[in-house]
Amino acid sequence: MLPRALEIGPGIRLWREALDAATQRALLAEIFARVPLAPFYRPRMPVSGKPFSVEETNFGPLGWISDETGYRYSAQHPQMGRPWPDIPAALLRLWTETTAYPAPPECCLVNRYRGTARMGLHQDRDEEALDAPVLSVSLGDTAVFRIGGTSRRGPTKSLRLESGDVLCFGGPARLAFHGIDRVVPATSGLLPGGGRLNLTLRRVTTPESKTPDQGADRASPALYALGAGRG
Ligand code: MD3
Ligand code: FE
Repeated sequence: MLPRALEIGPGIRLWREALDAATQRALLAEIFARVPLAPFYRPRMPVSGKPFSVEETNFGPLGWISDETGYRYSAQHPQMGRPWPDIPAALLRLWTETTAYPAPPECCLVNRYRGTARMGLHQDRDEEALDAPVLSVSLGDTAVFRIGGTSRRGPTKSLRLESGDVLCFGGPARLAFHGIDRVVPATSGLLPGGGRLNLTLRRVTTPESKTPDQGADRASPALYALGAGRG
């Protein structure tokens, strides 16, 4: 059972400590079991090839990758040349519990922050299904998260994300600029050696609508994104 969501801005819902300590440890074990099949690597910036400070891997049918040639989704690990491991079932359940989206996520991007790793202000817009929300799960040390609006220059808000926190970004927040300014060392004992993991669940492709007739009484994309009627 999830606690009540806090609406921290239009389209942004936060469940503080949504995962208790035992659930966090169980999820971490599911992640560790998959990492040998899909090791963390450092993506590179388009054009310049400069490596990210964050290390990444993915689970699910599609993974987000970046190198000199650009950002894209790929069905294979760039170094292993193999499909990504499956998304842990607990995360698929969390998606169903928190979003009203009518199709499962296709990508679980895993970000690992060690040392001074950070993530600059950016938008997530490589997905075709921009009507679907993005669901984020934080594990390990506390992050200083920054979120603004849909213009890079607009005002931003800062929020601390702690281990077990779950955030959903949909509707008007889906194209908001956001980033991780820093991770606060030794704020959690969850990860051996410290640091932080962030998991984001994403729908990448637009799901096939089952029957043309379904359109009439189906909730609008904006309502899916906001998880209308839930939380
Ligand atoms: C707001 N990750 O992987 S999670 C990313 O903590 C990313 O690793 C950060 O930004 C992290 O792209 C932040 C929170 C988050 C994720 C996706 C969003 C916020 C978002 C997409 C749209 C708007
Ligand atoms: Fe992002």
